[in-house]
Amino acid sequence: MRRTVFIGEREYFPGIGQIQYEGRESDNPLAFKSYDPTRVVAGKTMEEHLRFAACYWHSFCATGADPFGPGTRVHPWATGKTPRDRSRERVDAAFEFFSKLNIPFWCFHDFDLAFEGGTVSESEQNLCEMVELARERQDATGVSLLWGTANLFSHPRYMNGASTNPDFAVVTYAAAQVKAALDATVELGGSNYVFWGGREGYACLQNTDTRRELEHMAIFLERARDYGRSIGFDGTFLIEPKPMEPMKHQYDFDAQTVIGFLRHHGLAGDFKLNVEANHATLAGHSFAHDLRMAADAGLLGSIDANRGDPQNGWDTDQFPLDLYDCVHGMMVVLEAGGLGDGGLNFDAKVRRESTDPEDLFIAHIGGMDSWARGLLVAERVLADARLTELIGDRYRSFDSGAGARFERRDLDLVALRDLAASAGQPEARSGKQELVENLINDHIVAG
Ligand code: XLS
Ligand code: CA
Ligand code: CA
Repeated sequence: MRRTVFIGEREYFPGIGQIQYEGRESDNPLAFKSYDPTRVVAGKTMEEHLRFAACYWHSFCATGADPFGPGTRVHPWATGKTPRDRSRERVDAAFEFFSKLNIPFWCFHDFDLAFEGGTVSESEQNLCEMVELARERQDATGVSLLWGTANLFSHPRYMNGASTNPDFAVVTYAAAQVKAALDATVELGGSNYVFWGGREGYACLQNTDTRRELEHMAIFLERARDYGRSIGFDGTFLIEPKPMEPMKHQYDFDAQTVIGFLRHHGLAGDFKLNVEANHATLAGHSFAHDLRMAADAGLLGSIDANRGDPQNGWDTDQFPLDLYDCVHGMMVVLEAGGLGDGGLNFDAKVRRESTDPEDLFIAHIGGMDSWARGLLVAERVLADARLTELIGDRYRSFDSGAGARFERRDLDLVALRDLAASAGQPEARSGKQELVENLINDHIVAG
């Protein structure tokens, strides 16, 4: 259980105590129904499996503004006179929230935590100051940093990209920010460092030298990796795929694109993937698909747990309350042997219309309960011999004889042709999709 702290006189979420596990019979909206951090499932506690993190930007900076109107939430921690005062209040509010929610990790961008200064040195100084404060709050509450990152997409200087910007001066600015954000991540003991290439892509193919830009991106990542290792960062660098938005096309399109890029540039030893649900669906995949591709490659690093809306095609970053997503996601995670030093970060925002301070708790509680349920169901599904047998049976023809020789690369194309000619038409063999889907449904209602 994290220690709850209010710093100074101010409590930002009055009337809300520490959120407890009350079990499935509870009708308290401010209690966990399924997430019991100490409950052991498949050999580990729920807290160890799920490694939940809250994000700083959506929950403590954003106010619900959209392209059609201003924010709808007035944060009580954004009242200070100067940007420095407001940054400090925000840290206090955030750590009060993290500890009341009993969430073990958090994530930040450089300029959510601190405000950007007029020069590189001023920004570095602002960030150092806020890192010092965050470090104190981490020590006081027991909350740890899952990952840090640099915002290389909001400032107008990045309108044509950061590491892939056609102007070298902008690339150097991006490097300065990544250096400071890596320093901050190391200082805060972060387990991972994320690169999300928000503007690393193009708006117009005809004015872009894509070959050069991709090369620059690889060089930039190499330099960041080398610097990180030189200051003692021994965690994982993560690339977060996204196909578009804000750019028309982003180079880190989806999991398989990023895997190919990392392998091509020899970066797969230091980098893994941070798979976000809503980005996978924007790329035309399911969330579980991108998780599976990353896991199969041995590169599943961490997860941004959220969801999109099936009725529209943009990045709505909703809280992950779709049970199927959580079940399918946890099936991949458990089969992959867990998240290692990664986690489940709620890169999600409450809806613009959700304006009560308690809505932030309710949304996170729902996300944590949904993934806890996903874990419980996934464990039952994977332990069900019918599923393992069914999959084993589908591939049985490769276990021995000519199929096994094919897998060992012992058969050439002519040999394969001769086998087909002598055996005649293969029999139709059912894929049993409905059976598998029914089986998962049975386990969902069985718990
Ligand atoms: C935006 C991304 C971003 C990254 C971190 O779509 O999800 O928030 O996770 O820069
Ligand atoms: Ca994200
Ligand atoms: Ca997103």
